[in-house]
Amino acid sequence: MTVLIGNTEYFKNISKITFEGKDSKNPLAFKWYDENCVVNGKTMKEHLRFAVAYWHTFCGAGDDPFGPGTKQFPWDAAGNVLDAAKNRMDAAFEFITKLGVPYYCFHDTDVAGDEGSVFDIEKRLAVLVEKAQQMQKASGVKLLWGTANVFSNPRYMNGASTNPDFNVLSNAAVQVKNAIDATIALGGTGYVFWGGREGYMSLHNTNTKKELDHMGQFLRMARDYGRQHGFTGTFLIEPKPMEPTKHQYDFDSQTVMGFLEKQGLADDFKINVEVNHATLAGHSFAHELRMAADAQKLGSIDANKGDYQNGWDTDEFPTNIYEVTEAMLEILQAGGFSDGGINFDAKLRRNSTDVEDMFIAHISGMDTFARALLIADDILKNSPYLDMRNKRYSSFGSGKGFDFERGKLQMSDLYAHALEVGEPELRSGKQEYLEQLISTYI
Ligand code: XUL
Ligand code: CO
Repeated sequence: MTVLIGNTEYFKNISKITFEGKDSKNPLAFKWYDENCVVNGKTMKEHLRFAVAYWHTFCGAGDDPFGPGTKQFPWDAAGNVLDAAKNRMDAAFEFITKLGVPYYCFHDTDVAGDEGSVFDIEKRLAVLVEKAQQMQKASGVKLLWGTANVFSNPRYMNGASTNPDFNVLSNAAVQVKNAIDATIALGGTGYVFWGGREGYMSLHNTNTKKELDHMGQFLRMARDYGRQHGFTGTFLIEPKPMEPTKHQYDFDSQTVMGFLEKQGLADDFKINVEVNHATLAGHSFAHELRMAADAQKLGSIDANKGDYQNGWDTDEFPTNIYEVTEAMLEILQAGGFSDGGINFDAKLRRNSTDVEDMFIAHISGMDTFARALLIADDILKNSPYLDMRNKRYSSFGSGKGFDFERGKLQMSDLYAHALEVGEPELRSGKQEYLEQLISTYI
């Protein structure tokens, strides 16, 4: 990947990040992520398909409910929205190519700004998409997925496709249509719907049935539009149980899969599983991955981590090798990603204000996943991990258990079988053994 620098070099003191190996102590080098390293027939680059999230990395200046942003991005200094957006894109491609990440993800408003009407955004987006096309071509960086931000602007305070006001829903449609067009023009293989305000705060003022049906109708229209206009990739829903809305309709993987089936969307949609959303739903990330994978609906992931002591979406960079290994075990068992990947939906802390912090955070996250990939591959190939799970179910491999799975038995057959075998033996689930096994391979 050639390092792409626009009119201004924004990250002057940082050159292309290289792989130095696990003994390196250089914070600006990869210890584990060697993009050409082959693991089980695929390079790390092909396995992990990393993406930089445009919103956190190039737009998020660190504001929180108690104070404004702390990071003064030089690309934001330009006097008008369009020039700032162009500069931001120069900075983005310089950062992404120096880091050596193959993909990026964006909302329409990350690249074009959220100022003005949806038609103002449309005009700017057209200019920025043309610039992105040129920059992608020159750098080799690709778009993993695109999306529309139909949750930040005040017009969406009551939702987008679930808004009780049809006029607002139509405005959201303009943004979604344009973001799908942009994704197609930039060769994105995914289009994500995250329903930040698709939910409700109070039942007293909400017709939940109508809202869910509207969401289904809207998504079918968006899908049909995409398919008619050449989008051959995957549509994705990103579940999250709450925040900003108190009750979000896309609560978790299983809720979303039920919705997709009911609304006739299951053939075109998969799930984009985010770590911190899984934990907000009271699940582990691995659980959410497994539920999606069992239904062949694991499309892509948003990588980050939550804070163990508080309950909201802190979007920290992933560093926990044990938990990421558990995730990689699920991803590898599911056969890995096809057109999805690992998008760092993660942000620096508000007081991480050095430019190098942006690089260090991503390098650290990438190394965590690369190391977890190696460990998970080792566990699956060289340990009794899978065998032990399979053996737990061996009573269904033959005889009456086999017939049961195929629907060939009646309740009376189960009764007769129980009579024949008597009180069953207690069989250990070996949980601690398996937890220890993971530690041993780490
Ligand atoms: C918010 C979140 C979003 C989606 C894209 O919690 O994860 O950034 O990933 O809209
Ligand atoms: Co996300």
